[in-house]
Amino acid sequence: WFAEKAIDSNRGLQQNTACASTLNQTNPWWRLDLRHIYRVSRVVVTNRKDCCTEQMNGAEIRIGNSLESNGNNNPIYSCGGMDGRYVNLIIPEDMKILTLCELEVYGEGNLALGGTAVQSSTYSDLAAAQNAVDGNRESVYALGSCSVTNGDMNPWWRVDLSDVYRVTRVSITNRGDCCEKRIEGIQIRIGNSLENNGNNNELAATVGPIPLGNTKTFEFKHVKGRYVNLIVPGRKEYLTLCEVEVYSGER
Ligand SMILES: [Ca+2]
Ligand SMILES: [Ca+2]
Repeated sequence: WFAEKAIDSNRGLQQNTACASTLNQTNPWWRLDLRHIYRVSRVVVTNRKDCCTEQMNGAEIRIGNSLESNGNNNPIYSCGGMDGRYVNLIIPEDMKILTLCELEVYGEGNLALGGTAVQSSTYSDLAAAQNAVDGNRESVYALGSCSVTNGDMNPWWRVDLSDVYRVTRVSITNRGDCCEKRIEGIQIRIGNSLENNGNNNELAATVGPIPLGNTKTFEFKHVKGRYVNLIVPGRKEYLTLCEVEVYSGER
């Protein structure tokens, strides 16, 4: 009845070897760490078959990025897509047993994750281009999860997706501890050319204001390409990105 039994790819033909279960307690919960943030579009829960099926009644699926209250304070899942790293199942009642034979999560992965990132120049050891695709939206510069260029004219950043995708959505996380306006006016360009470092590829969207530490998603009619560039045209700027996520496919 270990927690891992709910993700062992066995929906529970043998109940005693393929299901997870808690003790009888208040607000029993189970949590899955996806390790990265995904757009979750579907969750399949397999209940116990041999008995006690009513135990699952009232269970809530919660998805998000917080571990506050063991992740049980994340928003309740709504069909149609939610971003998050943690998937919780909780029965918010007294004296309940949570038994879960299998939980499957389907959705879109972030194409930029694991891609190779480069930029026009690098401000410091804490500011590597790769920090913007490390799967971490941490927005405090000193914690080493943001990319920063020098104050270049027309600074740029690029990620190689390693394959051609129909990109429909890019999410950008702004720095949280200062410098809110550096992000404004960034162009998102996507394509297959490395001419001018990829900065001549098709313009997909232009980034407006993003509040400190926030993540904003830019959606557009699909643009095909292997390279995603972010460039600040026409001014000297320290191009600063705490996370860039790239998604494909219509929602
Ligand atoms: Ca199982
Ligand atoms: Ca990051």
